[in-house]
Amino acid sequence: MTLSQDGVPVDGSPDASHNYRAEGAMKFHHRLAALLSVCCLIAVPTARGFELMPADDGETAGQTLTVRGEVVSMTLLGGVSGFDNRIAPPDAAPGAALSCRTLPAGFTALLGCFDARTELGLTLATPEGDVWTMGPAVDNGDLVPHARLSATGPDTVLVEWEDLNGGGDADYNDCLVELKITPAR
Ligand SMILES: [Ca+2]
Repeated sequence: MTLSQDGVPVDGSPDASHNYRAEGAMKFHHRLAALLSVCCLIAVPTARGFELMPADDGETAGQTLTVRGEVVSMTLLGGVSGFDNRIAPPDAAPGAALSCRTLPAGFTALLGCFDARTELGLTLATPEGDVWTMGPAVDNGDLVPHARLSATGPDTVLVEWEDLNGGGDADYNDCLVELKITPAR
């Protein structure tokens, strides 16, 4: 991928498409930043600490992540998919999701401040119209887990996505993001 001096990809899709995606990403970022600021003002101290629960079948994908009293941000790490997948929290506004392929690796967005215990349910939308949810297989229409989660540090969780219907090649490297989870203040 060729990047401009400010790190924006310049090959692939037309410039207009890039601008659209960049604007959508910034709107997404600003909306979540506003949410974060409001949320943290009313945060009530609670027992904290994210929980990463294994999948019911013990496989390496389909884990569940819950947070409580914590702030979560998401950093794109890239991926090798031929799809321009878009990743977002379930309640993100239409068109405000982040592109795994056209945004530069390292792009970070705030997902929010979660006071109450919350199961994080990121989604991955493919250009083919599939929308996969982080969590157990039963949450997806094809009954396949599409995200593999692993704690990579005391406050970081790596999320590796498989974008193909039915599990495809099961390489779980089509879109990679890192979640940073820190106590709300
Ligand atoms: Ca794949």
